[in-house]
Amino acid sequence: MTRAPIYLTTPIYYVNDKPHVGHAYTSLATDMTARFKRLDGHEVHFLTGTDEHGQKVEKAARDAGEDPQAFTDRVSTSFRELARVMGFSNDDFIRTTEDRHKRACTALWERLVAKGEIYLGHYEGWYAVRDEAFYGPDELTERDGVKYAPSGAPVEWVREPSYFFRLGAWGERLLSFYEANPDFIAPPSRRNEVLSFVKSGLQDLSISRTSFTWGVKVPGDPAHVMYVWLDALTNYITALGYPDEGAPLWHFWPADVHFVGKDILRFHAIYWPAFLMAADLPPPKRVFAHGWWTIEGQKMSKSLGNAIDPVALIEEFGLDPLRYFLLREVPFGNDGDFARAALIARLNGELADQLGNLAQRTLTLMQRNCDAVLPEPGAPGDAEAALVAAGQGLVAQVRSLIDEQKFDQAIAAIFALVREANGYVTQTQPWALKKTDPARGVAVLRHLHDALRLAATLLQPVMPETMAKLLYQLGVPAEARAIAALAVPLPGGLPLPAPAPLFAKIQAG
Ligand code: ME8
Repeated sequence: MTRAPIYLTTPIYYVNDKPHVGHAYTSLATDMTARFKRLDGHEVHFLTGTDEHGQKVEKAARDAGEDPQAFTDRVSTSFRELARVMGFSNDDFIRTTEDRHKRACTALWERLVAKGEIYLGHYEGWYAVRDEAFYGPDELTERDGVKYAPSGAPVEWVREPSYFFRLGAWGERLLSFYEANPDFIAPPSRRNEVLSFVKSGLQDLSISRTSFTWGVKVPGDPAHVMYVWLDALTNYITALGYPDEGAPLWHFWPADVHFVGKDILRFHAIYWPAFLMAADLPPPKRVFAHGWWTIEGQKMSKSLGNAIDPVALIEEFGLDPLRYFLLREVPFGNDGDFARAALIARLNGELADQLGNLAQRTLTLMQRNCDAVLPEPGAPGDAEAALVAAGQGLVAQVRSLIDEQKFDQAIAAIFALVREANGYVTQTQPWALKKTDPARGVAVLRHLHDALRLAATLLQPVMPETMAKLLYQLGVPAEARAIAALAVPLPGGLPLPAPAPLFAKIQAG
């Protein structure tokens, strides 16, 4: 049975510089969800890509002494490469300089014009190139004669002819939409932020620029290029075939979750649903704005130059420990600090000592005491009560935590089972049973094997490579690694390959 289609997206990243851990993080959360949903029987479409137009990218190309198209071709590749090295399972990678995207933007613009939602006027106000955003005078602070947006980006006074979207008329409809869809903005703390911004009154939005040319041309008025955010947000429907609403992927719309950082929530939670509703398209079901990572207590940013390279981290710690750490360390939605010591502590303490050891001890004993063959399943008794209780309902619990984007708690719930299994080993001492009660010894190992299979199956979305190794060592055939397969105990008699360590400990330093 295939369950409902699920559409998950990451932001499309600006190609003004190399990717860093912050970008990897949002895509990782999306990847983990996509993998879980596939494993749980859903048809999934997972989109990521690059945002290649606008003044900021044009400036970066100029600074690099390159033509914008050549520059974006080059930098976009590094984001594609990031997806590869991070093991992301995206189904598509969109670039806003592609023809399919220009077509979608043009069609959406024309639809908004036909609906009377766009008019030509004059823009005069404060613009931050770094954020590609307009700000009201009351949002700014001033230092040494320079005005800054709340994000810290300097703003400049801009005056030029511009097309406007009638955002000002959408306040009430947006508020009723938020009210009717209480889960649209997550986590809940972010919802209030959006609500109060909308309640304070929305201005019409300038959606074209004439002072530079690196963008999608406005249909019928090529002196204007579209505002980069209108262009960028449209990527989510371009990828499904818009404007062809009969396209093979169109049934994925509306998106289930747009994963974004808190810095770009306003665009996704206010502008985007307004554009869509104005074009008579359904808004996305949910926008999740996660928190901000610092590095060893320091702000991470491309412009500050201390950005951290995910490739170097993977080389040092391994991909799966990095994936595990990022998803486990910080409740999704909160800010977090990336500290090497914390990563090493989790790798050594949780991955190597708890999970790695449990697998190694169990599987080594099974080689010796079960002749490397999986014993028949047995009914749990009193001694297994706590172990069984830790596994019971775990699938449903993990599923619902992932649906709420509580990734750290989902992982913690799986590790509670691992901890219980380690306690069970200490309590039953299966290595000693070979002499005193071999049948019981075999039964204990089988219970441990069941617990490991459950944990490994559920951890696949977090650590795909290592859990593939573990499931192989557990003798679980490829077709029995989905979540639905957990309902059926593995038949006895499966051969168990020789185990090998899953995680290498790292010396702190
Ligand atoms: O905003 N911690 O692109 P962008 C956590 N092109 N996440 C971080 C981070 C950090 N320190 N730094 C970056 C754009 N991110 C637009 C998006 S979408 C239609 C257009 C992540 O390259 C986080 O997801 O500036 C943030 O929202 C995103 O990178 C910003 O990427």
